[in-house]
Amino acid sequence: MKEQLVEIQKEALAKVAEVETLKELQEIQVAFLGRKGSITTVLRGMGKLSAEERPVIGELANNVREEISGAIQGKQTVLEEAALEEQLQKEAIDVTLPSYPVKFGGPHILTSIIEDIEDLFIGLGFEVREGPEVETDYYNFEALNLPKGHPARDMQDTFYITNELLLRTHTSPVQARTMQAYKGQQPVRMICPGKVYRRDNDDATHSHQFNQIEGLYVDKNVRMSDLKGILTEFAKHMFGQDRDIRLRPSFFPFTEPSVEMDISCKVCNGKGCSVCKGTGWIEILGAGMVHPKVLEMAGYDTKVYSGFAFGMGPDRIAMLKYGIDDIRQFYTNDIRFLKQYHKA
Ligand code: FA5
Repeated sequence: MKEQLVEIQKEALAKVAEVETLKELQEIQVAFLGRKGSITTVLRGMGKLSAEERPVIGELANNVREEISGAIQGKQTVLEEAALEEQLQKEAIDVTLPSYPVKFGGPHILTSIIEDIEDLFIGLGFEVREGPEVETDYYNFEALNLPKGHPARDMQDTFYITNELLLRTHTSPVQARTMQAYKGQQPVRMICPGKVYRRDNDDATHSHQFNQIEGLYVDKNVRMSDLKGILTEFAKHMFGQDRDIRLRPSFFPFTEPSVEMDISCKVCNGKGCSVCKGTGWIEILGAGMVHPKVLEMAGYDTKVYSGFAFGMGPDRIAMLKYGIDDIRQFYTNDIRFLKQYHKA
């Protein structure tokens, strides 16, 4: 039995020394030290030994077991370290390799146009304000001299949410909100950019969702010539000295008198094309002197205060500035189109 145990130890240590994988090592552990392993099999014959031999063989068997187990553990550490090393080698990253080019995004063309207009008006002493896109009927219409049932409500086909709530059809409700916030006491000089919604059929120049920028100037002695001066300044800044501008008499219930401003079409240079519907002109804004009723509703004394307001469409302005022939290009998110207008 002694020889058998010595032989088992020799054989086990030789196998452990040769083994190359953790799986094989585990098999060796089972084969020699397991419940049905060689040592256990040999020790089953202990019963036949004399009382003196038994502790000697028992001690030897323990030593053999410890030797084999120690060798297995040592080998396991070596194999595990080798496996980890191999994995690290495989996953190694060469930080000196050139990287893939990073694609940079940029502001949407409409964002750039709106920011440009904001900069101009901030320079002229206007503040930038915001208002809600889900608006009340009161601010969108009533506070602007458009009581319920007024036929001019049809000028802007509206998405109603409830009888009293709607998607704002223009940025003009921010006029009423701002004047109320100023409690009819202080001069106002503000612009308000934002999205507006109308049940318009989409075509080259109409979108059901588009942007507007509202402008409002209320103070003592504000006159129509001030409005004309500011709009001319704006048109020159936006389109350069060589574009023609015209003011046409118009009607808005919240301004009196009212005008619309057209710019000569840049796409066809005034000759007539699909963008300007053959007229050579494109309407970019509506404006006028704030109606006395609107000033009064907001608490202003019309003997002291007067004002002008305008509402422009940055989408149409961008189309004119860059010669873009379809407003839908802004909203279909074709990156090949949009990236042409990313500022460096
Ligand atoms: C208004 O919305 C008035 N609130 C403007 C105003 C403000 C007048 C203050 C007086 C005082 P209008 O419906 O004309 O007006 O729209 C103003 C501008 O929005 C138009 O000149 C045009 O540039 C743009 N616009 C109108 N409808 C669309 C549309 N469906 N798609 C794209 N732009 C549009």
